[in-house]
Amino acid sequence: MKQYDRYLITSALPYANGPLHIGHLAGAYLSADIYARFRRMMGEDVVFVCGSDEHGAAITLRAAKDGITPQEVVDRYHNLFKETFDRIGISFDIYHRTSAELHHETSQEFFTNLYEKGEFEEIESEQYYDEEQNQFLADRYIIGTCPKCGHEEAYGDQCEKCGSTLSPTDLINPRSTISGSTPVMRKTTHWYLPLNKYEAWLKEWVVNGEKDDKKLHYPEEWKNHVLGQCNSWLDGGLNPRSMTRDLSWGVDVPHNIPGHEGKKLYVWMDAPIGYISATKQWAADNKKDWEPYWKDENTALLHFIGKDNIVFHCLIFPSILNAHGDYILPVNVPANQFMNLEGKKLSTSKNWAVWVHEYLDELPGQEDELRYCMIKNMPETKDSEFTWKSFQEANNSELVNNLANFVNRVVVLVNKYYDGVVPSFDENQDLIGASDPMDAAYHDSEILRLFDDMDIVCSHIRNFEFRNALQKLMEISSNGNTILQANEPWKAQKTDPESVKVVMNLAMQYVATLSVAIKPFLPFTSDKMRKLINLPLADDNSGYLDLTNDLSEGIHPIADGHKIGSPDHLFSRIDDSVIEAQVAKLQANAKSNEAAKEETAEETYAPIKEEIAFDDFMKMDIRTATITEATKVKKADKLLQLTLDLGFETRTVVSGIAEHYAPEDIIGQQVCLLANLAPRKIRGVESKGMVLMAEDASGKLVFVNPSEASFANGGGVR
Ligand code: B3M
Ligand code: ZN
Repeated sequence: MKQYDRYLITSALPYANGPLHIGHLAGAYLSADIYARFRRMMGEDVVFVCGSDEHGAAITLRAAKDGITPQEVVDRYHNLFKETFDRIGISFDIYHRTSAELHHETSQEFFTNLYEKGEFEEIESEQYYDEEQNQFLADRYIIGTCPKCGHEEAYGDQCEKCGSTLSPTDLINPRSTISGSTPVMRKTTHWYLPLNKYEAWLKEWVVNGEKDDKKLHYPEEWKNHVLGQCNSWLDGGLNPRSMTRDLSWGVDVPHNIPGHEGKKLYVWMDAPIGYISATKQWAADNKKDWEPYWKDENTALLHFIGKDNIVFHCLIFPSILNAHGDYILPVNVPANQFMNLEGKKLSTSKNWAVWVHEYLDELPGQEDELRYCMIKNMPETKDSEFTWKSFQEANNSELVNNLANFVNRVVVLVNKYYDGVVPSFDENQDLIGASDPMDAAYHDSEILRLFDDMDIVCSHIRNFEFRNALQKLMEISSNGNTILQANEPWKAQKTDPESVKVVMNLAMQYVATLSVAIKPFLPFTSDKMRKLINLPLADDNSGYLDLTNDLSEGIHPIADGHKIGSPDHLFSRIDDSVIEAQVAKLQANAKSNEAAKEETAEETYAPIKEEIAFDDFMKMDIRTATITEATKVKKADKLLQLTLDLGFETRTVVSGIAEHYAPEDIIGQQVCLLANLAPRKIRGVESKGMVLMAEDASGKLVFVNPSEASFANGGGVR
């Protein structure tokens, strides 16, 4: 496996236009934090950067809405972000901002460099202009009717109802959101990055992981959904993309460039360069050299982002870096998918969110409880879901019943039996009393097992499988519990105190191992555990390395004779009342938000199921058929028994559509049939196959019409 001299880890710069919610956390921040903490604890040289994204229409729109200046908006949210990240334990080495002077300079230098190399194409085009306000309109400032779905409030870049990517000229009846007037077309010139020219090397690099015959991906496999998105952009063909805008807020196009007046850098040109300016500021603050982190091939550059940012980090920013020429490319972009909340998409505008700063105020001291639940449900490869109920369950049955319970039992017993001193045991004596002899050999084999388990944890983290890593850690804790349960020291202490020493020493090794191993995931709990066992905090810069080295050599993570502290609970049960209050608050917020009232129904999406292989899909044999007979199934309100004519045979199928269709109304209906589904007896009737139905917005089942069905994107088909 390739090793690097240093790691430059980035988290997407959040737009400073609204507070952080749990979706942000689950997307780009916790994953990066675990990885950065892990790498540091493996003794690696790590710089973990982030900062506020303070430009773009997201900011000016917010300012207009709140009746304050863009600067006031970004100051407010920048400070809130910085504080919130700190409170929830995201271990950035620097949290910077793109309004900083250093950032303006850095992104202007980049722009000038590409300009002087002749990398840009100057293109004149017509764009919408608001004559009442005397300004060109950014895509987000134009709304109109979506040509795809008819939604009347679609934006110039996207329809939020059907998700289509649009350009302003696609909109029917466009209007300016600032003045409400109908915009006119006016000529303007901008600098374009000719992405079409970069297609060939982008394909080689993104798809094959190679550039100039060098392997550049690490680990070699990028996430499927990341590659999938890149491929679909590349297959569609890339177009030149404008790197400047006619705006009043943002980084000025450098003033030595003719025609710069009134032009700003496109926010997606300047924002990723924010990673570089943040690194520069960190280096200045710490008397370090920033350049190796961005220019030395032995640096692993990793971008942690959400899936909506994939194209910018995998195609556009790399093209900018490559055009500049002095910079390295990311070795991986481990993007996450989205986390939904209580069955709906998280939405800032609809106030359907759990705001992280509010959580921290309302459930004080429970940072790791939230981190745990977010990591456990991290949308690593598919969308996932947060519910308050699952939060409560994860806390009560895993953190309290497993981890806290184990640690507490061990600390209580060691205090009770040995006055808090880790007992030593006789290395040579064969011990009796349990089904497995509790002797030194047993102890040694358990230490080896801990080493193997830690190895698995590390390999999951390296592969960005944080859910699996966390699960493995909880397994270590339940193994510890099992050791206590199987050996029952509380009984054996009277009859076989020597063997109890082996068990309790071993249990202490488990606790000590966990106290270090959980740190990248649950840093606050790690600190509490270390206090509980009276050891220095797990070393942020080598804790994992030291622990795994020790375990591999059979050195115990906690020494015989060490005096631990007195018992204390790591986690407490969360009552129903807490959960009910949070759910009620969520509902109340959404209700008081008028827009939410109208649109929440449409925003209910079940999470996408586990990915299947193309081959799995190809196994399905879907045929068209006609319903020739339909009758109600006795004593079953939902079922109809259908006779289907496939042309070459007639079959019986039982279908759960009786609540939606009367038998007589569907005779002659054409349907799509999954014809090779294994036959099944339903209410005594053998059903051969399944009729495919789709659910409409009101929950009614409708037939998938064979003449219109498109199985390539048959969303909602069941
Ligand atoms: N601010 C978009 C977002 O928050 C954007 C990320 C910039 S990363 C350079 O989704
Ligand atoms: Zn639409």
